[in-house]
Amino acid sequence: MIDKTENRSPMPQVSLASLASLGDETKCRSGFTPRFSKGRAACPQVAESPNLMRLLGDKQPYQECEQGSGRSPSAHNDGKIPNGRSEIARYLAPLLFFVASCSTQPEQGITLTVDGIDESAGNVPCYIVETPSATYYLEKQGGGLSSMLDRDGVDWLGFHKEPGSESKGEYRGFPNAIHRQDGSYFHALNAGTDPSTSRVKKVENDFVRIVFDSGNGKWQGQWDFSADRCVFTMNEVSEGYHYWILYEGVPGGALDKQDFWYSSIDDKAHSIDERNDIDLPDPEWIAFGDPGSPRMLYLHQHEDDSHPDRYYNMRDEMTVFGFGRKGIEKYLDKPLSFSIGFVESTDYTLVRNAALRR
Ligand SMILES: [Ca+2]
Ligand SMILES: [Ca+2]
Repeated sequence: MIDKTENRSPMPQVSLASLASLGDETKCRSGFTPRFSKGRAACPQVAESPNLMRLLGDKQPYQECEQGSGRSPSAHNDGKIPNGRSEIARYLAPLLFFVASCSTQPEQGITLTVDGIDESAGNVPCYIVETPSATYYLEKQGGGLSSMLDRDGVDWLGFHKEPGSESKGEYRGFPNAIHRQDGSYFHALNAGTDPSTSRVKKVENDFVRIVFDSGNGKWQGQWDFSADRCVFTMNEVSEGYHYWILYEGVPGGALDKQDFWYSSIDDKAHSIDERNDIDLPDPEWIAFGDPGSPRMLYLHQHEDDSHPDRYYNMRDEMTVFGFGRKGIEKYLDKPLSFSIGFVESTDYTLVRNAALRR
C-alpha cells in the first residue's frame, strides 16, 4: 500500500508577522503556487473549524466566500472588521483558508497547481490537479500521469523514474501512448521518453484543460480534467504511425493476487492473473479493483473499434492494460478520447455506468 498523503503540499509555516503579506496566492514551501478553487473551495471548512473558532473567539468574522472570485473569504458586507473582534483574526482567517486549501481536496470544483512536484515519482515537475474524486500528477516533461491518488491518498499508478526499476516504477503510468513510433511520448519521463512541451488552455471552476505537444511536433495530447474523471484525447497522430493507451499501475496501491477486473466482456469479476487479448465489446471499458478498497479505477475508450485490447499481470508488480494493443503491436492511428477515473463502488452495474458516463 502506498499512501502518498504525505507527499502533498506541506503545511506552510508562517509567522504572525508575515500574515499581513498573504495575498490571493501564496507559495508553499515546496516552491509551488497553489491556486484557490473558485468554487466552494475551503471556505466552509475554515468557517466550521473548531480550531478557528477558538482562535477567533465566539464569532466568525469571515463566513462569506466570494463565490467564483477565487479570492480569500471576504469581510462582512460593509467591508470592515466588525467591532469587538480582534485584529489578529483579520489575518488568521486568510491564513487558515490557505492552510485548508493546501491540505484538502476541494468538495466541489478543481484546483490546479502549475508548478507542482511529485516527490514519490522522484521529485519530478508536474501539474497537480485536485478534484473531488482524485488527485492527478501530470508529469510536465514527458506528458503522462505519474500518480493518481484516490480520496484516501492511495496512488493507483506508482510511477518512479529510477532507471532499471522497470515494472516496479519507471514503466508505470497513463497513457504511455507513443512507444518507439515517431518518437516515444506521453509517458511520465523515464530514460526512454522523449520530451514534450505543454500549456494550460483553460481553467474554470470545474474544468481544466492542458495540452501537450511532442518535441517533434507530430503528436498532440489533450488532458481534460473534471470533477469525476480525466479525459485524454490524442488530438494529432503522426501520419503512418500508431499508438496505444495503457494503464500500467497498481490497483489499490499495490498489485495483489486478490485484485480483479471488470470489463464489457461480461459481468463477472476476473482475477488479476487472467489475461485478455480480445477486442473488448462495444462500449469498450475495463475497471480494476482491490478487495481492500471501496472503489475502482475505470478506463473507457469513447469510440468502438475492432482492435485488440490486451491485459496481463506483469511480474506481480503492475497491470499492463492497453486499448489497441496485442503483444507489443500498436493499433490506434486516428484521434480518439479515453476516460480514466475512480468510481466509489465495486458493484458491476454502477462501475459500468460510471465508466461510460461522458
Ligand atoms: Ca491491490
Ligand atoms: Ca478495441
